[in-house]
Amino acid sequence: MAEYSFYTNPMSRGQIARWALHEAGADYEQVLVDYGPDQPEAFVKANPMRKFPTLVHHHMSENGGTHDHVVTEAAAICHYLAEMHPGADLLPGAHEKADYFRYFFFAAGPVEQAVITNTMGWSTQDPQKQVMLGFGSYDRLVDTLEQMLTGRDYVCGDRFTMADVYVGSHAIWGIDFDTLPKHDAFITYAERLKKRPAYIEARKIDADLSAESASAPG
Ligand SMILES: N[C@@H](CCC(=O)N[C@@H](CS)C(=O)NCC(=O)O)C(=O)O
Repeated sequence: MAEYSFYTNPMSRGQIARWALHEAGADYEQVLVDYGPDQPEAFVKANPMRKFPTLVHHHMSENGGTHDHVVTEAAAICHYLAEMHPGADLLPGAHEKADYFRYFFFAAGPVEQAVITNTMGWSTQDPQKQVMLGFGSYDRLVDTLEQMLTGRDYVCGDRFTMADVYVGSHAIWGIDFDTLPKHDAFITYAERLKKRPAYIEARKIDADLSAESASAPG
């Protein structure tokens, strides 16, 4: 049995987790899950939210048996894999932790919410309402993200860490799907990350699966 069961759909945020699995060098089996009600029982049991990605870690105990840990949320999956595979050197060092956690959580909360609400066309210019929004306003969020990414190659400076898989996925998607403005800082960062062998490998798997399902009859 592979160490991880990875429930995903190739056209989903599962792409983030697959990239993380490949960066970590993890041994996983994929379980493809469709959008809609017809989903494997084990998936629904593991994640009642029925959201992909969902990762089940078949963790080896000291006595040789295994027990399962379920991890959901793309950001949590990324960091969990970095912790489980320290040899892949994806965790932050002592002086990198502040940037690592700050950017990671900023992307998983404010960036995600701002981009989705903006894409849906939900916004408010009312300052009284903006104080309640974790991202304030889309424009302020974009300016802040741009400032954060200017003058550095990666989240933690000059070294790639797992935070770049998550923050970078937002930059890549933002540029590719026009949900972020085409600022130099976003484009340069996204292009740098797209050259990583683990990204190329993982992306190809999802692109091939998407092409297969698009050409499947029915
Ligand atoms: N907060 C979750 C969101 C995951 C999510 O919304 N995934 C979408 C695809 S991108 C999904 O599973 N949709 C299926 C559904 O809601 O039925 C994460 O960051 O992993």
